[in-house]
Amino acid sequence: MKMSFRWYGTGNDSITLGQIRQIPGVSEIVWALHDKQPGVVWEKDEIARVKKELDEYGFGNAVVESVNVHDDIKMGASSRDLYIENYKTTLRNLAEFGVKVVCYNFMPVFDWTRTDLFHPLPDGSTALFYEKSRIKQDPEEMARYILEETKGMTMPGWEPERLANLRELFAAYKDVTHERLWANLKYFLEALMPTCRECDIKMAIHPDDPPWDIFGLPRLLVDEAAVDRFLKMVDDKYDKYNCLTLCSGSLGSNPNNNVADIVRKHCDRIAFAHIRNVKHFPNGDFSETSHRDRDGDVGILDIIKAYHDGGFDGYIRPDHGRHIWSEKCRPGYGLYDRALGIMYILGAWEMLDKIKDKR
Ligand code: CS2
Ligand code: MN
Repeated sequence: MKMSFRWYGTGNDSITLGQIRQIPGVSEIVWALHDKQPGVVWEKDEIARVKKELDEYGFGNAVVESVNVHDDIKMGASSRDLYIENYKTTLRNLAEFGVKVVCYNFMPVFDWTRTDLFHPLPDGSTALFYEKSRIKQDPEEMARYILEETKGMTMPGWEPERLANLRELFAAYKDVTHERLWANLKYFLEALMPTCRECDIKMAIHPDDPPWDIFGLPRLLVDEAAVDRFLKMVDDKYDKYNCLTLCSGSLGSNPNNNVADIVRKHCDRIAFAHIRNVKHFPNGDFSETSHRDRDGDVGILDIIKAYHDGGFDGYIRPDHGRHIWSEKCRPGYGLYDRALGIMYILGAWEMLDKIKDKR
């Protein structure tokens, strides 16, 4: 397992590489060119600049999160081939600089969705929160709230330029059923796989967050059956490149999903592991919590053990954390709670190593 930390880039993140270097055990930075709109080619000089910065601190740059997929690809518009060609060029450019895993998602219109980005928790910290009854209402109101709260920060999947035309976007997705979206995902992957093989880059899809339809938009990667279907979608000669970013918090928002079971079943197809904890409420609301197993319901220790038992040697990172110690940061992406998460994951992992050595 290779421990990583997501970082939004110089001038775009309140956290510095110097700070991240002081978290024990982190070898990789999960990065992206956050000023790129979906569909645009990532140029070599832009990639080289980030690599150089990471090199200076001794960090690897093997994981990108995310190269976002243009809506025309997701909705299957006629212009999709052009955006797919751009995506392939980006993959080739990334490969030249040693990138091995590209995380992406296939959620229409919105990326992760929450109703409160700074919800107070009993311990005085705040965290992302989802209030189910509020998602039935107006998507424009929710988008306005999120864009207002994150003003001045780039938020992947929440590009103001794209969301300015929300009504048009919703209208364009009107006829995109679940099955059409599956077909569009298959088309995208089949087009990319030869390039992935040529470049030795794994495409690692991130599950939908939350894992159910929202505002009438279809969502695909929502449970174990969907993950099974996804992993069989392209010719098995490409299995090595058609992979998962398994996010325990996204799938784990549905209490019926057992993330550890999915890890046990598909460990060899997980290129990138996101460890996040979530607490469920009986009315369907959920809150993000600290990484400690007992603070939430997703079964963090069981999940870590499943990775360990499976001999997981991919990349792992703590996912969203709480906002603690008065830190001013991007929602879910502060330094302190994610650093605590890393220490928790490493503590469990190293103990499992020790137990295994003794056997
Ligand atoms: C989120 C997402 O759970 C997560 O990791 O912060 O925004 C995630 O980065 C994307 O869905 C991946 O494409
Ligand atoms: Mn995640």
